[in-house]
Amino acid sequence: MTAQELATAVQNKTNVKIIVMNNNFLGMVRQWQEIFYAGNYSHVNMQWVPDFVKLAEAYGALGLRATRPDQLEGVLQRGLSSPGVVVMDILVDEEANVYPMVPAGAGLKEMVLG
Ligand SMILES: Cc1ncc(C[n+]2csc(CCOP(=O)(O)OP(=O)(O)O)c2C)c(N)n1
Ligand SMILES: [Mg+2]
Repeated sequence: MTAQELATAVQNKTNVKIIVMNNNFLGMVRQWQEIFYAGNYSHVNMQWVPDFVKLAEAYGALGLRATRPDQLEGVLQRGLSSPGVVVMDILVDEEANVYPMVPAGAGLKEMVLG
């Protein structure tokens, strides 16, 4: 949700490696809407997301992308072994959920595990 740190990372010649788990959704918000609001999706579908490879290049970083599972290993190998700042855009399932999560206003004992 922010990107300007890429400039700081490049300017300071860091070796930061960034992996974008690109689900084309505001995934955390979508998951809340799925589980607690009966799947009423509102303003979470991001069919148009920035091109993260071009975004990386705009900041002077290396950008790589895996659109299929068989490309993942190659992208990770190249990305992690390249010097400097690297952004890896990894396309993942749109509706994969992340657990555990705690409902709003609930205690940790009411944590949803999956
Ligand atoms: C600047 C800013 N605006 C809004 C939020 C509220 N927020 C938290 S997670 C989230 C969705 C993030 O979506 P994405 O970056 O695609 O990550 P995902 O949940 O899909 O892994 C939002 C809008 C935030 N944390 N920061
Ligand atoms: Mg997302």
